[in-house]
Amino acid sequence: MKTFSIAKSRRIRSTPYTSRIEKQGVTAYTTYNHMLLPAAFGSLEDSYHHLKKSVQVWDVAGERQVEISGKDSAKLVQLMTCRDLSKSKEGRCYYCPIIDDKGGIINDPVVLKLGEERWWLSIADSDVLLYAKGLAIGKKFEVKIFEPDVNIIAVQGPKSFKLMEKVFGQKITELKFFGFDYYDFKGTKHLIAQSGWSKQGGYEIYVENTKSGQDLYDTLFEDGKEFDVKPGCPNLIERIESALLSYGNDMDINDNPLECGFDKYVSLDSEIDFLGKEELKKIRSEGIKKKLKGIKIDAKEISVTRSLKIMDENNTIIGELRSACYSPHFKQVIGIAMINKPYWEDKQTVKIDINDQTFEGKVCDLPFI
Ligand code: THG
Repeated sequence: MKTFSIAKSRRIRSTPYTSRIEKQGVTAYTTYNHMLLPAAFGSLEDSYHHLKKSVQVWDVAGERQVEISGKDSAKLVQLMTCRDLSKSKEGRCYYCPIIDDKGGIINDPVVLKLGEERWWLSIADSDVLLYAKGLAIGKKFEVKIFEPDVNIIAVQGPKSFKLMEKVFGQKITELKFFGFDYYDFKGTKHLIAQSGWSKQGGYEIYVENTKSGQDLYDTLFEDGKEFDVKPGCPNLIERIESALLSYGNDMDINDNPLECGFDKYVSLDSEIDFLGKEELKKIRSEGIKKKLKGIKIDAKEISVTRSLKIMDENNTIIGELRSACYSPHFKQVIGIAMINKPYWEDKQTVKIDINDQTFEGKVCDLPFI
């Protein structure tokens, strides 16, 4: 395979950890919110096995924060998401679809409630800040919206709990899933949440003090030796097996949260006011016409760089494959697909062309594991 390098510039931003991950052997980048996001450190499959048994440190600075503060901040955040935040608490994270007036998904951030009038939207790869600004201007809201210089380090994997306890002390073991608090590292406070884009457990450190964060990055590797710590990044195989959805890959503005299985984050029967509410109510009463499902294919390799057509036995197009990989767990290709009604039933057989060869497969529920 021919390989290319990425041309760096101010437009595709480096992170405070870029020079470190390059010394550590990053082999592929993607871009995320106009920033470098590592995509591989050698073999994806080796990293997958390592992530499931040890601990990795990830440069996920590309998960940028959109800070919304001021008198109308809660109103604006609620206006953008279909998840009811009226009972939300300071010190908690909330996974929230951001939608437009038609119910189309604009982003799926983790929302952190820093205070009654201060919020961070930890965003996936789309320009949420512009959407928020447009709404605030149009609605004449009293808010301040900007991108603070926050650069997340994720510590993921089953041994992340022991490593973080070693670095931050026993207190951090009391932090609950999707809770956050401030913890001391050599005299600097860091916001840490128990969260992350893997199902192997772990933390995310929202680094505001860059210098301390770089020191912390190095310390995690120094103190992590006994836990076999390695550099890593969001792992395609692990995240597909766990069905952690990737905005822009598995879903985009042409899909709504009901089609993506986000029903529990869609509060249509509450009093709250958000854009797209009436539209989503209509969609709910008429019923969705496509649905995000899992798919298992009798193939040994795949690389998805655009949607692949999915057909039934009669070659009728019944959906599209959006992400896929070879799964060491299932010993076949698994993927995330948008399947048209009525073909989304479990066990529906499907056909798919991969590199001019036809393979058979079956529709299944998400998550795979
Ligand atoms: N962490 C932070 N910011 C992020 C991501 C992250 N921004 C971009 C992207 N990832 C957003 N997407 C997701 C998708 C899933 C989850 C988090 C962010 C996630 N989901 C859990 C699940 O599906 O089981 C929990 C959801 C819940 O209980 O509310 O964690 O990874 N900072």
